[in-house]
Amino acid sequence: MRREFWRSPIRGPWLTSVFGLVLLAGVTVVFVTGLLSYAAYNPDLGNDTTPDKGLLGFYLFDWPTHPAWLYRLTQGLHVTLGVVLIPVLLAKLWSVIPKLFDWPPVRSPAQALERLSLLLLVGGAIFEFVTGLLNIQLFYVFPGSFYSLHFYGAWVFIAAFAAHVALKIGTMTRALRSRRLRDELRTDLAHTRPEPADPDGLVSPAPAAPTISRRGAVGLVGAGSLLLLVLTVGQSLGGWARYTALLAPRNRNPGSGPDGFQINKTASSVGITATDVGDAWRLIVRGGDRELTLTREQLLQLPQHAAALPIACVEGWSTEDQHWSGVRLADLADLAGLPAAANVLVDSVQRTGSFRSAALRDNQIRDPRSLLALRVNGAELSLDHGYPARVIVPANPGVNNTKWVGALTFRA
Ligand SMILES: Nc1nc2c(c(=O)[nH]1)N[C@H]1C(S)=C(S)[C@@H](COP(=O)(O)O)O[C@H]1N2
Ligand SMILES: [Mo]
Repeated sequence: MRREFWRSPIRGPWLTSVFGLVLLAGVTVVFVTGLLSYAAYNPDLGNDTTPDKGLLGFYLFDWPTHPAWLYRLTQGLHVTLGVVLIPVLLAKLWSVIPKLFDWPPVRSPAQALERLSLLLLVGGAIFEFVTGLLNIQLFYVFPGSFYSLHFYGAWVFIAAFAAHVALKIGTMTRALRSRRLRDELRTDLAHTRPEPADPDGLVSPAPAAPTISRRGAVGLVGAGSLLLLVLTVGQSLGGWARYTALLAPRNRNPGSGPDGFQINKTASSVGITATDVGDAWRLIVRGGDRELTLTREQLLQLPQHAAALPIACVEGWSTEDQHWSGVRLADLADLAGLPAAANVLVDSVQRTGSFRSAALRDNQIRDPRSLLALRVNGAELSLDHGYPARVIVPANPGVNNTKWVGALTFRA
């Protein structure tokens, strides 16, 4: 595994820098949209034990309710771009693999420090991509919460990433200027030559004859990314593209009719029984010193309002706008005697599993499109979409749009 072992004649600073530049732009977007997701998903209300108020949550802000498609966009981008970057990440790692076997492993304290940062960089990248992929593919195999692992991991990774960019940006710019992309894309296999020897030792000291051109390598990686894009993006774009989202585990064809849109967890999968949501179902609304108990008929007699809003899941999939109707959360806050409530804790009748309660902030309560929905697309809510009543709030991550609601506790 010494330097002479790695004989690909296309390995070199230019190729590494091309992949590096794509990752520099792409990873930055994935990181920023990830931070946004954390702000959106984390209502800072203590309904969540992750480090919302800790050091790493320093930037948190009130996630807005405008535009209603905001989370569809940011989270669709986060997940889709993350998937699309996988071939680029693998190619980048391949292009620098001789460095992993540098010999002797440590030559100076400075170099030891750099290698340690590379361990965090490569380890962090692999950790973030693997945990993200496992989560969107619904393999919940995490020791603890995916959410805090992925969040802490992101900060470790991004710190090493920033250090790496700072150290390498000069080398990268020089390498990119050393060959013109146009010329490389015109160079076929027969004319492919190794790059001149570089101080970092990426270029093989004993290059073999080429079996692929640089153009071929870049094209292969690009085609891989494009394929992943086509097989993924439909879960967030919707329309006809939904049928090409073969890598998306949520039903590509959610059926037709008023309830024909994606379901996250079905009622039976989380143990909701017929009695839970039958005639005996009541909504409890608590305020400062009040507690009301409402039947579904009573809710239907309150002023009904409509809103066209999507469901956008943290896992990246989303629905087109659905036409919801029900009671405004703001009206329920009034009923509870807390028209200026700072937040509301929403509990479902679900007894076990995650996501059975959520907290919403004041801006979310007061948006006139925020509903306790009773109907969707002109029909009763289906059991799987949260009958008898569910929360729907514009731009809210799906996970906070609680289904099978049993109680609303408004707090000053
Ligand atoms: N009670 C309860 N509400 C819930 C969930 C849940 O598991 N239990 N899942 C949430 C998640 S993660 C999403 S994405 C949305 C999905 O809503 P849908 O199944 O109607 O599309 O419901 C949310 N509401
Ligand atoms: Mo979700």
